[in-house]
Amino acid sequence: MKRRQFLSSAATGAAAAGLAAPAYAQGNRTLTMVTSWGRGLAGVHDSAQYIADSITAMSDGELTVDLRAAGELVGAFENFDAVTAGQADMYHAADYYFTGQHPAFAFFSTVPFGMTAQELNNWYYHGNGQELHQELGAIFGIKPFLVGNTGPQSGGWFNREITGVEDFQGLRFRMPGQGAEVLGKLGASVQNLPGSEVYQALSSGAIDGTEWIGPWADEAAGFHEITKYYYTAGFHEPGPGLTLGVNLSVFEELSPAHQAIIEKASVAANLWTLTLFMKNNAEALNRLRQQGVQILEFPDEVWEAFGTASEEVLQQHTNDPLYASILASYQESMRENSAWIGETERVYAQQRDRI
Ligand code: PYR
Repeated sequence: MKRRQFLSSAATGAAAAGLAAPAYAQGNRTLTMVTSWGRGLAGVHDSAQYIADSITAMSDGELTVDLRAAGELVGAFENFDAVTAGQADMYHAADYYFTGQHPAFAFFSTVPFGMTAQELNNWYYHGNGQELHQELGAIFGIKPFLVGNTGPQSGGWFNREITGVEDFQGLRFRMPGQGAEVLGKLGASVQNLPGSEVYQALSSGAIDGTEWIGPWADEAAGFHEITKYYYTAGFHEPGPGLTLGVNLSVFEELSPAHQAIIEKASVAANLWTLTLFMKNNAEALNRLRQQGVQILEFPDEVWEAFGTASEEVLQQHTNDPLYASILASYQESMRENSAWIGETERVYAQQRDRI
């Protein structure tokens, strides 16, 4: 019997016996992953490499991930559309790059004065954060998973000291997400640039300042070679998540075991990435200090202006029902978690510092 005839009679036999043929593809498969990161970007590229290697190792090579860094197949911010269109199988990015597609994507990376990494994880895995992320992703044909977190991000690099809110007037600054809209309300001219393009923009004077991630990633990017005013605490990214967004049809074709590998490897990558940043930040901050970087804090008056503008920006999209329902769930979870953390960890940290 020819192979084609055999397959067709086997299918007829299975149907006659009431057995459904497996809906998922068999055999080895290469998944193309497009990232928002240049290969030299500390932490974020490492996170993409970690999840790629984990999927390959856990599937015993049945799934191979072909990692294409920003610019190798598509641009840093074009990967969402590439996955939606089926040009690539998955992206590794921060979802606030895609608020143009839907404003609610911001919640799955970060919003100003939003969740810390711990709070985001609590909501995602044990509130309904993950379900909401997947409901939102499904609109665009994407199955998203939280795959990393940078931990709290720094306020950024400035070409002079910030002494009051008026210093933001006309400031040309690089920042993504809702944080950019907040600085815009304070009079800054803000643009988002891919991480690999920021050093050039800062050194050429095209921008006056930038935020990127935190001491370790920022040191690797070399911003201290250009400017020495560094604000370590920022309002805009208290614990941004990174996302692995898989093309939904591709995901549904995978076997349940392969789907589980992607899901569980993402949980592992989330923890691994967060601890990588947190471990390296302290040492990097010391090195920056030794190189003459001034470590500064925004004045209270500036923090208050950030707070007022952030609330306005957060409410700006509440006419969209999905945005409004995700915001409500996010805020409720954050309130509960903050209350608990306030009663335990915060008190403990204060007492440990005091004694
Ligand atoms: C940024 O684009 O600013 C990140 O933190 C990844």
